[in-house]
Amino acid sequence: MITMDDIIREGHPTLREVAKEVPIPPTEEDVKLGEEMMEFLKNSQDPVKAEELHLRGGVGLAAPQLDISKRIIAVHVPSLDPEKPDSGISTVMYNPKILSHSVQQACLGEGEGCLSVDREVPGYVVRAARITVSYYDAEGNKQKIRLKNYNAIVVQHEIDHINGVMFYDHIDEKTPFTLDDGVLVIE
Ligand code: FHF
Ligand code: ZN
Repeated sequence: MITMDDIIREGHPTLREVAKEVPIPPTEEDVKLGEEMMEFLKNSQDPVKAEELHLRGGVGLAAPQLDISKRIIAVHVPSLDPEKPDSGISTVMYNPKILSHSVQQACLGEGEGCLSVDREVPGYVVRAARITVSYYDAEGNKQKIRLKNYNAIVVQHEIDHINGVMFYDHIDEKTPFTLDDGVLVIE
């Protein structure tokens, strides 16, 4: 089982590497890793398990955060709005790739945090509002999905990790809370 002790923190060189593509179909080992990553996210969002295991709540995890430099990410965003049960996303992606993105940009009103960063870094992290992503699933099937708003932000945060990019790389040091016109703020 993955716990916080398995997650490397900023300063560790693996977080700055460009991770390697994985073979498709994924090996048994990579399938198991993806399942464990998803289990961590689910545990971290379960109030009882999170407290027992001292887990920080997470909606995404990338293999490099476990010191495994492979292009594997897991995202688990439950649909918060009961009116829109399809609004969340729960997937493990092998070799994900952003095929295209909107011109419109978006950011989380609260800024971002990271399981690999044990400090608050204030500021808007401006990303694409919508993305089209291709990836392979655990069976080796090629998938293509369109994501918007919160789901798109989370997947971009994770794809950044497999490219050695941290969320605060996107924050303007001098003016962290200045936004261009037209940037969608997700509350
Ligand atoms: C998180 N946690 O998941 C953050 C961190 C925007 O690479 O967002 O570092 F647990 C992955 C509901 C809403 C339930 C929010 C992407 C952030 C990715 C993990 N928590 C939440 C929740 C959360 C990071 N990460 C603050 C830990
Ligand atoms: Zn992160």
